[in-house]
Amino acid sequence: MNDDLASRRAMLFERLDSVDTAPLWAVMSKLVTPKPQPRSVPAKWSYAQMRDLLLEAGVLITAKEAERRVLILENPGLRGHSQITQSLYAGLQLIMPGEIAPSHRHAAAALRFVIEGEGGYTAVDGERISMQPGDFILTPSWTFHDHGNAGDVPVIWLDGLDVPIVNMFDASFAQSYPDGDTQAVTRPEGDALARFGCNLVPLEYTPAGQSSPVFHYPYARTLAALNQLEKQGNWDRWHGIKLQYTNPINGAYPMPTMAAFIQKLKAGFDGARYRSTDATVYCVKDGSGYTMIGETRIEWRQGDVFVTPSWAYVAHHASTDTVLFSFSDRAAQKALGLWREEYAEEPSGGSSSAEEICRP
Ligand code: GTQ
Repeated sequence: MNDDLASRRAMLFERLDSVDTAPLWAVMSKLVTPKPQPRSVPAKWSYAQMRDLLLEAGVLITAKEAERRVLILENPGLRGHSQITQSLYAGLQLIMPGEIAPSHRHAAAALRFVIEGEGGYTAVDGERISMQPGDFILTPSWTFHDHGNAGDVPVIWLDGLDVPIVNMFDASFAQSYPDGDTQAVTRPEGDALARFGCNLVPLEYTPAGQSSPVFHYPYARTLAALNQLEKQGNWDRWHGIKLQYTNPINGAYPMPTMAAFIQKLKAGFDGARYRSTDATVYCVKDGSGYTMIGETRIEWRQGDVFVTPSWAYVAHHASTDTVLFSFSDRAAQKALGLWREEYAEEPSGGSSSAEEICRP
């Protein structure tokens, strides 16, 4: 390029800049990338370490003063943004015996996966349910919710929220419950599960919103399903035995933005590589093993949380019988027509016999 052209271009750039304009050709390859370029990286939060830190927070601030006593899990590639992935927030929440986390509601939707403790409860939209380890619980957008602990041990769970999506749209609203710390309980425990979670619905029921009317998915039921399928033994080479939580009304994901999954991996499971555009947050319900995320090896055990970035190859390896919970923004991506996945053919540890391992 001759000097004259270069200087005329530079002058144009300055004039563009002065009127809040920029030339596409200077940024095109960064802007419209041939494949995902996530800022998030593979990472793990060890439960042993997080639990100590949470319990220390437990003596320094009450749940009530904090409103929510949560340690935010920040992706090392996204520090300072309260994000575990580009689109999702995750945190570990602690409620000590006798404590209450006051009722509020927000545009952001939340999901919870209980890690430890008996006696915790959460109230959503007038129904209070007790939380057991392994339970999956929804707090759909704009539903009042408060938490408490009526037992005598700390209760800890993983929170997943779509806050970064809500804020990307500048659509955040939040408010406290207008009438005290805890919302009025208007329905008995188990009401939603009886009405909507037993392959039945109320007569001539018309869905009211976009989220599942079942907001409590007890682990006992989830585990029974996994164990029944395990008897049949058709382990998927990539995912073991993997199921997705559903809105029983329409088979959709439980909430419009987030999908959640549960999977069982038998001891010795040596999974093949898989990738998808939904960066995924995992929580180890039981078991131990490691996951290869691209070239990064992440060792995990019970309670650990780890994250896989968008479009990185993921392969799970279980040392002992394992159950993994996970969630992602797959619901939002699919609703927008963006979601992609890819199965790599061979298991990373060599080929396995077709009898043992096949796609269901
Ligand atoms: O339990 O309502 O981790 O509002 C972050 C924001 C939990 C909750 C979080 C919240 C909550």
